[in-house]
Amino acid sequence: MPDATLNGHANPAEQPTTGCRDLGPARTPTHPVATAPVNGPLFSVDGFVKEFIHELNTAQGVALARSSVNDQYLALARTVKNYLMARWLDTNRKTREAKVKTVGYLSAEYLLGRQLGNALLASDLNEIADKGLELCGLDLVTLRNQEVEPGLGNGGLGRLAACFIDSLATMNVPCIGYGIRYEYGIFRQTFVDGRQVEQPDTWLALGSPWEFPHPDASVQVNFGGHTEKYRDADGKERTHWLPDWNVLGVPYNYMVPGYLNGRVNTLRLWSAQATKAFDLPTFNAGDYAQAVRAQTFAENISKVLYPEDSTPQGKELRLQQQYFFVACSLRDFIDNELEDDFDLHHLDERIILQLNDTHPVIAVPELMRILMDEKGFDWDEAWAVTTKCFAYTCHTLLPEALEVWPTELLGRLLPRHLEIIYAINEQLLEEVREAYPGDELRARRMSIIAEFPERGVRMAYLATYAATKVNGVAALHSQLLRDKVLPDFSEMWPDRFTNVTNGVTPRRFVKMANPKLSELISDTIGGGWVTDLERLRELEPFADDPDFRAQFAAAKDWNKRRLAEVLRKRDGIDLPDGHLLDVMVKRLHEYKRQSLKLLHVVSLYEQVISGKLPVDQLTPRTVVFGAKAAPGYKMAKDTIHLINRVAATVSADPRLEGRLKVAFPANYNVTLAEKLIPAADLSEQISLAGMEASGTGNMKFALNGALTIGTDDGANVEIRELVGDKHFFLFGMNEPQVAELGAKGYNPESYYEDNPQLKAALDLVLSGHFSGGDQHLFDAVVYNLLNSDRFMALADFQSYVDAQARVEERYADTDAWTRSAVLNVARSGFFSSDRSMREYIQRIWHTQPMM
Ligand code: 26W
Repeated sequence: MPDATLNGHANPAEQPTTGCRDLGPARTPTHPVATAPVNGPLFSVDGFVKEFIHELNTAQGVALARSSVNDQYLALARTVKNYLMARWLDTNRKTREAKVKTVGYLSAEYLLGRQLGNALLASDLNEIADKGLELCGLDLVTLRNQEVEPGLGNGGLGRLAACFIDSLATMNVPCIGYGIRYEYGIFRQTFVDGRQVEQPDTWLALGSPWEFPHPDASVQVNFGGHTEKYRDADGKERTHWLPDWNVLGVPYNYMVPGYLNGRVNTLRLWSAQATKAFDLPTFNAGDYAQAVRAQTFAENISKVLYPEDSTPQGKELRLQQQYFFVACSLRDFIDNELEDDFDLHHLDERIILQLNDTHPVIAVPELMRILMDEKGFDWDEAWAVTTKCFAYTCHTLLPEALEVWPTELLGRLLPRHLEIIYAINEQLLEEVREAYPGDELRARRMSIIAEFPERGVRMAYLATYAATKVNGVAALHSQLLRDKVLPDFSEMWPDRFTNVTNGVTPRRFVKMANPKLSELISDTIGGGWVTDLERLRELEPFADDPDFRAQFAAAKDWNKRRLAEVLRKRDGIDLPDGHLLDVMVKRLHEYKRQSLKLLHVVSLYEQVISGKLPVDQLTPRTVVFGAKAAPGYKMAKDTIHLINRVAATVSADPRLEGRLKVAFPANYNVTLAEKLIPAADLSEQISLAGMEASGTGNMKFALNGALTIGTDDGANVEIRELVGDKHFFLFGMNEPQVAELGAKGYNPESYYEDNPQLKAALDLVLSGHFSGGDQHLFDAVVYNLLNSDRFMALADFQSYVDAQARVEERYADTDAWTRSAVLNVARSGFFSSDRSMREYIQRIWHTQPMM
């Protein structure tokens, strides 16, 4: 384990003298960072130490001996940033000069995870930093742990965006990620008596060394007001938007370093600020207090990430956020990234705007507005350009997750955009009627404007109609998207639809998160796998090599010990040795079926305490849950409460001692994932078939040598195909069976009545055993399962239990288990986000890597 003390120099005053004396705050800042050659003298331990001390002295204003860990972390972050600076400037210059097509990734969320480790990896500075800090009596791991991760996303969609921009930088593809700089990211989850309590995520509080604000490049964004028609000089009717309020978007740039390739792309996140319009004289003469309140109003726009994952609340502020970042981004690209005289008729030659779900779809009417109202294009010209510039990715199948904005709200906030949407819809309906004469029902089905329950704009339809390509995120999902969510559109424009199965970045989720396994892989097949993940295939023969397997198993053990230490310090949780580590980490949602996993745990426990199962027949197992619930999602919060109560009861029961433990560390995030996933033996991917669009956690587990127990859902389907049935524990109904059961009428209670094991487990919950005798505390969860069970957990229970028995059987045979684990790694190279990016580039974006 890395030493958490200061490498034996507990007192910085006792630091060794080599190379790291404070240079004093008076030193002239002459460091030649922006011009440092890639392999120049700064790539030495001495150079690094000088730079680090310089940052500590000048930027933090402290001497090493007086510095806090936070000072040291900030100085280290800046030092690494300085190393990347020359490459960043260079990348920008070259990209500009080459006038190549750029990917504009529009995403309301980026779940980045900590930056320092990734920056060190990308710039190959780990060893130098480690040695340099040691000379200063400091420990790299301690400083890395000081970083608060920017949690600017909810879950899969936000993390996917972060993986994609990492891959594009690594593949030398020009990309600007556009999004929102939320002042508060996803809430910090705490548990109080087992219940989730949300705390604000103050990720900026201790300083944010990774960002570069550019208030000078701020952009104005308008809202509200009304529109007026007028005739231009040529007598053509045109429209004016006369907004009645506005805010400023201040860009904050972040580096997106490619892995060891010298490229550094940009992530540009927007922060809202009050404009002059809110100044006292013009806006609120004399009323200072009101003027300050108005400022707060403007700044609210980027204040907080909506913690809803999949159920849009239709909140006005959320629409403001969406338009805010999209308007800033289009304006920024057109005004600042293109040449002054660029002819926007050819905009598609310079950018492809990827819509990450429907959240940025308001960009479609915004581009139409810019082209027509500001640049004088007529409708057809503007539409021709717009439809070449957008592509749309859908990330869900849940009907309730598809955003529909009430026209009342949209019209009040963005009157011009609503007009344009109506006109787009008219054009769509005309096309539909022409293609299917007389089929008025179809026209009504396909309308972008919904009439019920209230008049609203279906953002997914708008996106589909405007986009060059529409894609789902796994093979099954894309199929269901075509067949069930957008059947009329896919019938009319079959070529528009495509699939790109998601992927994850091997840099963060294998190389960085799993150093021991990475070392073993590189020692065995060389280091090329990090940027060419299919090369993991070369590991296949080693699955039969006992020596390799032993080393593989040793890496897993090391990861488990590391996790144990993290959980002990972070949560006061003791992980027992030698257990099967069974992990379910993801957002809490009924469709993901944490309740099914919980029923399995309760059932194991129930069988032991009722004497039906001798405890020594249990495979020693620790079940780890990690999940945040949307703050307003009652059922999800109740489920968290129940999991915590079961965890407390089971873990405290001496009858289960050493055999079954349930742990639920609070505040699952990217940082914890990086420790949990490499340690896991079993990956739980148990959504109801047809509900999980893809899943990306499933890929991370497989790549780190966990075996999956899973349904035929999302990317599980492809994981199973690749790793092979023998090395994947499949259970449950498939999607057609789910549809069939739903059609014939699903009665959950019959499963309860007919299955004594299931009944006993549910009865134990109902008895109050986990709630101090309170027989009603978990009524909502239990009766929901018994009476409605929308996601058919009870129907899949027996199949799940049977699959778990197969898990135990395999686990008992250590060699067989490890062999399966090795094969999971060897056969999962497909799930690199580099491969996903290649597919987007070839089939959707038609962009080129540089050089
Ligand atoms: C509040 C509105 C809303 C609606 C949908 C917020 C967030 C969403 C997202 C679509 C939820 C999401 O993160 N979807 C996940 O996207 C991942 C990346 O493609 C997939 O792997 C997951 O299966 C999918 O649930």
